[in-house]
Amino acid sequence: MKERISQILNLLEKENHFLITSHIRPDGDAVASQLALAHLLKGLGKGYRIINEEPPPSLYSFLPLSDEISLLSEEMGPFRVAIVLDCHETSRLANGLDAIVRRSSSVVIVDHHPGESEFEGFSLIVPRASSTCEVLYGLIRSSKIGLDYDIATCLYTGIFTDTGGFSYDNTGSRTHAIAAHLLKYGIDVEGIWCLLNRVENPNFIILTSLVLGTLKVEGERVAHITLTKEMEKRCGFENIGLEADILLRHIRPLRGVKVSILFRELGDARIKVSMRTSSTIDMDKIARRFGGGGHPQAAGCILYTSLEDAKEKIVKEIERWIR
Ligand SMILES: [Mn+2]
Repeated sequence: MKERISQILNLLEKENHFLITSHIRPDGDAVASQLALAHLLKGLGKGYRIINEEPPPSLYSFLPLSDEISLLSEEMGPFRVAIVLDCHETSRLANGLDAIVRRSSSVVIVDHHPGESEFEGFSLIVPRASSTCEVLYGLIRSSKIGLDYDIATCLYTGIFTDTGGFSYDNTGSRTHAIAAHLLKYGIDVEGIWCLLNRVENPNFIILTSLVLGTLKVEGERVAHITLTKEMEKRCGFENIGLEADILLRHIRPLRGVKVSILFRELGDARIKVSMRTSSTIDMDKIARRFGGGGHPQAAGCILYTSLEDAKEKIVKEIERWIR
């Protein structure tokens, strides 16, 4: 791993213009890791573009340099080096982005999702790490720029969001040790917590109540909730950028429940399924059966079907693994 880190740092030193990108529907770790890396490249005096398929959830706009994220457009690239964060699968990149990454001379992958990289290049994949930000911490610390307030704020945010505020099973002693070190840079822990948990619109609370009203517990072990387009519309939202964890955290503590799921209508007969567990059932494996993926404790997939059919298929599959 040390050797891989120095190979990547050498490449960053040598080259001058970089693409930074991440997976579709960027989450806190994806956004924060891209911005932490942007700070590093800025510090090294390098040119870079951060390009995403869609704007990051507004929740993360407090992160320094977040205004530098631009959206994919026709005339972009090619780049000398493409750096892909929190993702190593071509299918998790937006179509156009996948092509731009492939056209670049070198590719760097930094990720914590299990599995081999589908891109040729330098990959730093650490599945035991809680988050890409945790992996990036080691890389940035070894660089000549090192950590500072802005980088520490980004890294802490990515680690915080991917560990559910240090509450998921992926939180290791190293995760806490890193967080402890990041605090030495004077980051505003309380401020970050408040910003990440802030509710901008009272209608979101009403929407949450509608979603929680759909709670169903199947066989005492599987609990699920549903977010329909109609609920969104009724609460005045068009397409809310939302992390499933915000809703799932309400049902996760249910006694006896091993798997909690959010079924969400995305429109065009697409159902997004977000699954969480605190048991040893491998959510990544289950999600992969439906063309998705993630981590053992948290994974997701998209089914092209009706809500009812999605629920039946997913619950049936999970029940097979529970037994
Ligand atoms: Mn992540």
